[in-house]
Amino acid sequence: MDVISRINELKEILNKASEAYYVNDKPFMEDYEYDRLMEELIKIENEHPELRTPDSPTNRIGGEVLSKFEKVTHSVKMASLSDAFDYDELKEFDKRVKSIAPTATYLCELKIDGLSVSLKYEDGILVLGATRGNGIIGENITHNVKTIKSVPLKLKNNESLEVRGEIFMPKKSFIALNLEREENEEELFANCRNAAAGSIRQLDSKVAAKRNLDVFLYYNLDQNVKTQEEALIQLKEKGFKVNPLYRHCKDINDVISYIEEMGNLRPNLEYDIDGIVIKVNEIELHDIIGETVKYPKWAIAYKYPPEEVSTELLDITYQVGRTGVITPVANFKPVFVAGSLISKATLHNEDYIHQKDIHVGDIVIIHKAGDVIPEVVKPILEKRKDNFTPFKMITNCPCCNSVLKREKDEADYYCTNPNCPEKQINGLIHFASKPAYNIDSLGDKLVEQLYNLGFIKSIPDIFKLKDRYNELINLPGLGVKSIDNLLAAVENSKKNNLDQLLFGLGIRHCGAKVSKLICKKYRNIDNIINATFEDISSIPDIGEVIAEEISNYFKDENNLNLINELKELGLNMEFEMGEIIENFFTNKKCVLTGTLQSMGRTEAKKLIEGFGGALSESVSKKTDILILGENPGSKYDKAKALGIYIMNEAEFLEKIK
Ligand code: 0OX
Repeated sequence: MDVISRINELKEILNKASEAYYVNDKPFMEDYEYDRLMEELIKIENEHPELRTPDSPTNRIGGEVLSKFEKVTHSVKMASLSDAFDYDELKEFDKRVKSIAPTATYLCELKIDGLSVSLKYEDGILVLGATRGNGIIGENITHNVKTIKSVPLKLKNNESLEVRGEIFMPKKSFIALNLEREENEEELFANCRNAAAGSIRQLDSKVAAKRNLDVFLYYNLDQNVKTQEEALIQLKEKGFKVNPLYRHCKDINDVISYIEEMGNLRPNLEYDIDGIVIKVNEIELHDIIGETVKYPKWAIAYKYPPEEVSTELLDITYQVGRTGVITPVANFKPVFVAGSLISKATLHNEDYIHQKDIHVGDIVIIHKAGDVIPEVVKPILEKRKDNFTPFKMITNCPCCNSVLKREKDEADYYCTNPNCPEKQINGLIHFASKPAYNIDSLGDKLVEQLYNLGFIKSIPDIFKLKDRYNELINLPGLGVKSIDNLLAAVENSKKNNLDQLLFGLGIRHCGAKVSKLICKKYRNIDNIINATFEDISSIPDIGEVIAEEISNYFKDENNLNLINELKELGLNMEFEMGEIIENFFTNKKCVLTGTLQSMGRTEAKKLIEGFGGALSESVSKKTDILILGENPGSKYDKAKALGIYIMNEAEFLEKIK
């Protein structure tokens, strides 16, 4: 057999095997055989590079490294969907549809929590894979799309067409990826969608190839069918992977039953879904029903409320915070909730545990507050066994064994031993952290390491590290370069503004905002030290509890010695006001969701504050502006629901100019 015929034969067998395995779940070839044939094809293509074609299955292995993503204009706008958060909103959607098209029925699909993609085929060959982008212009991600095994590189009957769907990362792959990243001390992905988006936007397709991405298609722009159901069947026939759990529902009550059924299935699915997409099944009705500027009126996305799952509470452990506060932590059997595997949740304090009547051994319901923070909702009392012991708060510090103290009118217990190691380490971690003294090269792990080795036991020790240079460079795992960077960052930080130092000291109740208010009023450390309780509590927004903590802190001899030592070490003790430049953000309450490409959160916060605005964590009725980064979270949905002004990154950059 000549080379060309063998290449064609190999391509055909491998592409068929891939479709059988990844699209139809019906493998007909052993993995070993597949690998052997793939190897043969790679070998022939390396010997005859002129015979390598874009539809070759060897493309799935990755290798092409792009310098940047090329922008592509979509042939037809990639629409997004309007959301419904409850059944009433769905019934209103149904009413609107039926008022125009009384005969409409619905085709429901799972709403895969991934990222939308458009795939273009010319004469049967995959020529373009593009992200949704802003719906009009997306990014060319062909090199990475080709690594997704369920994406056909070549269609059976050499057609030209464009299809759309959702790229996602299966839950198992997401967990494995995060475990690997944890071992390598890399930042973890928050959920499956972020992991999929992060993987598809890799310049090196070898990285994407390893990420085990997958895709479900739901739309063919060039379809010649009467219903959405037929469209899905036809997509499947053409070799595309279609989610099999769709259902044709004759009316809105059927739709609601489907939503309930899929909601129960949701925790057991191998991929993450965040809702159900409801589409008018009869395609000829789509044009009649029409669309708004933003969304088609013939489709809607029902969003599930935050997911709740049950698991076994294995143990309650305790953390010692930087202020000495003791926080009980629920340790449960790992469960997958709202896109990530979790095994711990804070239980806040003793009263919280008693109010919820939580016993170790209970089967507890877990959810993620705001779809982000893991929380124990309640125990399932019917599943409680007699031998589960009621909760009893510890009396001694889990780290240093000192007797714990609970202040009158406070819910928390504190370790009051100033030398408690866990408290000291957390205090130092807080001091060096971004929102506080922001010492760039001094991360949590390094603080802990240097503490345990005796290099830094207190804040002044950080600024004395340079005296121990020769010892530091000989520490295992820390080269000369990283020590040089660390010492430079420490020196540089001494110029920091006074509010960063005040916040970094870790005074109870004295957060970043309070620190700024105090510094604005007193301008330097001596004025703060001399300020009376009455004077501090007269500052608007500072209550008596905070004022008492601050004035008491500066009455303590040890703390005054600490400040003096820091002064002698050359730390800035003055507050620079910084001119507030009035602009769009002045007096506005902003919230950021997702990731900005141009800057980190801390930088965005500084900029907004520089204009006299504020950047807070969560969306509420008081929020003025939501800044929309890439891969936004549930804050986006909440802001939309509350009708808050939403600006994308381009507009944000424009407004801060
Ligand atoms: C999904 C999904 C998203 C697109 C614009 C009108 C219909 N995330 O699984 N979108 C659509 O279709 C929309 N279907 C889906 N299944």
